[in-house]
Amino acid sequence: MKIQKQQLEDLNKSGISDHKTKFDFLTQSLSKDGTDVENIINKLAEFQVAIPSWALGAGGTRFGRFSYGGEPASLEQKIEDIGLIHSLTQTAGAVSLHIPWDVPNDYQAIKELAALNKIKFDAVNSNTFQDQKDQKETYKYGSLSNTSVAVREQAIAHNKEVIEIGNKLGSKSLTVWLADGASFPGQNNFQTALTHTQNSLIDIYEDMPADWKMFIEYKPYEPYFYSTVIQDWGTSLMLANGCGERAYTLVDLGHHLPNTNIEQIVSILMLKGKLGGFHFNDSKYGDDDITVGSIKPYALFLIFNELVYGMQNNPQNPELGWMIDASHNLKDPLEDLIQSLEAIQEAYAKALLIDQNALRAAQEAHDVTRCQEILQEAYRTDVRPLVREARLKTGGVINPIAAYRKLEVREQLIKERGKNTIATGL
Ligand code: RM4
Ligand code: MN
Ligand code: MN
Repeated sequence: MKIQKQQLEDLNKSGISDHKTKFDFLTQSLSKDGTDVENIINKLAEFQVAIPSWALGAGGTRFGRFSYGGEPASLEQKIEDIGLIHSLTQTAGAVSLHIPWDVPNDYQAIKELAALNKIKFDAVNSNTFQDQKDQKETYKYGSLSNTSVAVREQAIAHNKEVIEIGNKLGSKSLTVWLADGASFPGQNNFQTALTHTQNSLIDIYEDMPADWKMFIEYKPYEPYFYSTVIQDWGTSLMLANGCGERAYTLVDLGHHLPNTNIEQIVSILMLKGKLGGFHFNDSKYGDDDITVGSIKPYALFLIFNELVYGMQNNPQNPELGWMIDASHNLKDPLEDLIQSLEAIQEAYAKALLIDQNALRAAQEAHDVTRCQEILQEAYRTDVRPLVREARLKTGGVINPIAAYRKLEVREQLIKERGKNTIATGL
């Protein structure tokens, strides 16, 4: 299925006058306070978030998986799905591939299809948390950290192959998330596991083309229960520093223990020029991977406040690789992704509204009440007219979810692909 430009224009006709009224009203009141609305709209219009190739079908839990009709059965169909979301939102202009779930058969054809859908290839992800059919060694007891040389070599070789695949597609970064860890005290020697991991990562790092970056993801638990080798941002940063300049920490919102102050982590990593990638999702308890902004929208806003501050004040930090890392058990994956994109844009817009100078002055005057007022003034502003305006400007629709339903996208996909297709992934 492909959405035509004319369809988008028709969809916008009914909502445009209501949008204009709201947008003009908001612009007027914001401009009075000295906000540069145009600048915010441009920033929102530029902001692109990669969609992971594994989030387009139904996800599961260890208890089961309930499939969703019309799931993409191939990489081509996954790219088409992202193209659909992108044409409605103009915010999803990239895909992040997980290898070997999504190895292209025909590179040229995939590249052409992606270009046709205006999709770029973002970070490629390696997978050493599952054993593959024809694989010699098992990752049951770890991969890059394993005590066995043969296992480590196999895992290193896999990462190098992922770099090669990504390079052929035009990716510029590798994301390494390790499941390595232990489920029982005494199972692993912490020091040996970390040393092996560092050496393996250096080997992979040295294999990357000179313009590539490595993102090292951390996670406190799961799939193992007692410990993970890269449990937190400190460990990730230590490993990144051990690899070199082009290795960075990746923050996945769901990879923190309850109540961790993620915004502070973001801030410190950017100060050190070491925040490379970002995975959006939301959670209540663990790595729940649910819709961005569905549980803790204020926390997301505070995180964006630090991201915006860092983007404005930390030239030492590279441009970030943004990605949604979510899994969809109940909702239509495409609708869920659209909701996530909307939440990200909203949090970003609100953070851009914060009067940074006033905040700094209030901090210096130790006016704690004022500090909170400044943050909450921005947070309480309904910024949706700004997000809609940015979408309109770039050729998207005013209301993507309504448009998705009106166009009966899912029904069409089911007609084209059938009810029982299954997407690769988790
Ligand atoms: C992990 C982690 C990685 C993702 C896998 C599928 O929990 O978030 O980023 O590649 O899940
Ligand atoms: Mn992740
Ligand atoms: Mn995760």
